[in-house]
Amino acid sequence: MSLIIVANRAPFRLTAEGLVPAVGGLATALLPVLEARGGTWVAAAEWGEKGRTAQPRQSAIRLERVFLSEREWQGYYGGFSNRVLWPLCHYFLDKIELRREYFQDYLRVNRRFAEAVVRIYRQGDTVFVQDYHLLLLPGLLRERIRGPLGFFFHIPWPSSGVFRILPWGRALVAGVLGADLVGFHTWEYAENFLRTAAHYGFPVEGNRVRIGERTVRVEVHPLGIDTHRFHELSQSPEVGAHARSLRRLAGVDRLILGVDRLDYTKGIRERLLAYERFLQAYPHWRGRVAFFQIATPSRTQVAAYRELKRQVDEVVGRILGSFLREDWVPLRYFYQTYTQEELSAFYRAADVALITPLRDGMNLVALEYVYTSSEGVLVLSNLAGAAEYLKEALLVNPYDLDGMAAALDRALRMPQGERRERLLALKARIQVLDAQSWADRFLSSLEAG
Ligand code: GDG
Repeated sequence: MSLIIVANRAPFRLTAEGLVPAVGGLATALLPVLEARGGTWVAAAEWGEKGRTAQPRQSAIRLERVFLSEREWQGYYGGFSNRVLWPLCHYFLDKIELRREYFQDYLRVNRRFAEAVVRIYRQGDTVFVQDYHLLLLPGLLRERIRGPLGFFFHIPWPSSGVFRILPWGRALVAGVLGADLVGFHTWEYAENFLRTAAHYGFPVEGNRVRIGERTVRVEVHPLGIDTHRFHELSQSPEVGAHARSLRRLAGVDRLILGVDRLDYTKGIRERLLAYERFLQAYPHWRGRVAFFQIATPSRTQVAAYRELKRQVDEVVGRILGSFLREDWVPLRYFYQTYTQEELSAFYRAADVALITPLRDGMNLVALEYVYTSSEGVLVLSNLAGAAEYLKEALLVNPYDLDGMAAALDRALRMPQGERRERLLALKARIQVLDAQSWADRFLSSLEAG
């Protein structure tokens, strides 16, 4: 029976050759199983998007687009998804903009997705819905299809006290409970979801929730990376040569790296402040370290993201103003998007990766760094989902600037033996979390259910 994946975005990019697979966790994890089983990926066609009806070439995969007007896209995506759910689930309560019109558009677009799925659905198909853009969809589909229906939530499910800020909280939870199996990256998020469901009066027993006559299972299935691909990148001579040229550019003993979408959840500003504190508190490192921060442009239509860009630019300017010397550039800030090969060269060049989100569902960059590096040290936020799995990283509190500065000093001084030992242990953990096995694990549990 075929598989129907439903997500906000399509897993392809439009190039001169037509649609080609996109890089990124979800596409990597789901395209191979979709290809093997045959099936359809249903995604929104953003208003004004070019090539809206194009199909991937030479593939068993069909792409079905849900066409949205500008108003629907702005309300559903820019509004309810990114101005309400995203800040709420990451505990940025002052950034939430609760507006009824946003929810109306979100509901309307979730209904449009439901119609698209029902149109292509055949008895016995499996449907797998992704993420916070489509919380209502499983509920809308349950009324109309009978086969296995899965839902995975990629960002943190907040504590029930926080979720209850939403006037539509119960409807959203009931929407998720349309699925037969609901997946999260960590136990913390799964437990938060179970408590939220119980709060709204759905009976909970262990990891099962009852809604009407049905029972819904809640499970933890952490998503990893394409380990095969990142192993190749860790060995590639071209990537190695690029990594060496980056080290020459840094011109110092030790290189520190940060890589994120430019998003307020990623803790970029706090990380830069911690680096400033580190240069003040450990002056012997001045002239001997450099920090490269990559920030990929993201959600530039949303005011909070433009404001963050301004704040980050300001701190970057201040650090350079205080510490730059003729023979030393302490910080380079790259506000751009790279290819996966280029990104891997940065990973391989860096002695330390400073991955310190203030809150993050999982954080795949941390996994990619570990898998590509040969001797590096991972300094990781204890508020990222990945911290639950990557026990050999140096875990830090991303709000504690002094703590981060101290961890950075420790990472830079760590002896080679310890670095190698930690990295090997981390690589073994990441191998178990491989992206394709994530899809297999989730779908076998769903279909066995
Ligand atoms: C959400 C959740 C959860 C970044 N810059 C470039 C680039 N990237 C790639 C990285 C990585 C991906 O984007 C980012 O994934 P993360 O997991 O780190 O973060 P989110 O985008 O916030 O993802 C997160 C994830 O969903 C999966 O469930 O882990 O918690 O927030 O793969 O490599 N890739 C390229 N150029 C760039 O400039 N090619």
